[in-house]
Amino acid sequence: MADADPSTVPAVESTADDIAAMRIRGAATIADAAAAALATQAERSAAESPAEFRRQLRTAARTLYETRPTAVSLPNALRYVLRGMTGDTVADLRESTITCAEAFQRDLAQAQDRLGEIGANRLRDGDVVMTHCHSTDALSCLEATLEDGTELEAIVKETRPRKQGHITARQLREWGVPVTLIADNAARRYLDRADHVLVGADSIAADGSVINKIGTSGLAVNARERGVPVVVAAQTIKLHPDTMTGHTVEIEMRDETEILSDEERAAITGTDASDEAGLTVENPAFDVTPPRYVDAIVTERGQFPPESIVTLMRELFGEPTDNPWDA
Ligand code: RUB
Repeated sequence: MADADPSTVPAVESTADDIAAMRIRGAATIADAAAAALATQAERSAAESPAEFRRQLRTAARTLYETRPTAVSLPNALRYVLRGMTGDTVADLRESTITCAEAFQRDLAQAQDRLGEIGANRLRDGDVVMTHCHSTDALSCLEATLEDGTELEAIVKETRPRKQGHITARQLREWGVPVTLIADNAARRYLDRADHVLVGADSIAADGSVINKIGTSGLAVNARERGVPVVVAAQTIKLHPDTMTGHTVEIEMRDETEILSDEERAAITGTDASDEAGLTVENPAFDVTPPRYVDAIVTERGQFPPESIVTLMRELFGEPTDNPWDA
């Protein structure tokens, strides 16, 4: 991350740190926190001219943008708020930015609720749902189903290396859902018991590919082979507009210590040298599931086959986007 700009308020720096360290995580939650951070920057800015106010907001947006590269909800949120920053005086700019950020957060919550109701239509009493990672969009579908009095069971994949499956298991248990927690390696065996695979998304590309937590693509391939439908719950803020012009989604590589502690490394290599050349650890946080393994993408605007998602993307984002924080 670049050196902190003195005009950037501490709340923006701490939100950026929390996103980078995954204390704030999950695509929708990251977008919500980023919008809130920009509102705080607007509220507390000491800028004396409109130009300075705009510069500060762009700098804050860049700080947030540079935290994690894969979830497009982050740049989509930042773009949305910066575009809503209008006016000729500092007071007007401040008010419009805060109003826009709050509207964004409200819409995000509403979109998730609406998406949940749509996703719930796919689920029937007694169904068993297999999950991967922790997705608030996916959980919204389950919550809406349970609110109807429908009973569900869940098979929850642990989701190495960070075990976000535990967060899903905790939430489902709070809702009274019977949970079977499994190691990721056991997923294929337990697909025989599942009626649906339900996952979230960090980004969805124009060709309908789904970028989500590492392990999603293997799960989807196995589910297709077993005849279990794969449903992706993703608000439209997960649609990646740059992919319309052929850009690919950057896959975040995380620290190797998430996979291998220093002690474990020493036990394998027989040396304390942390840079022992013969052992490399790779830790991609996300992978790409091709559209042919996905049965439906459930958004707040309805359910789509992955191949048709580009139509929605064009309607919502128009043609290619810019990065206002680079201006
Ligand atoms: C989280 C993850 C989630 C998506 C969707 O990864 O891959 O499935 O972000 O979540 P990480 P949501 O833990 O690395 O952030 O539906 O809540 O947006």
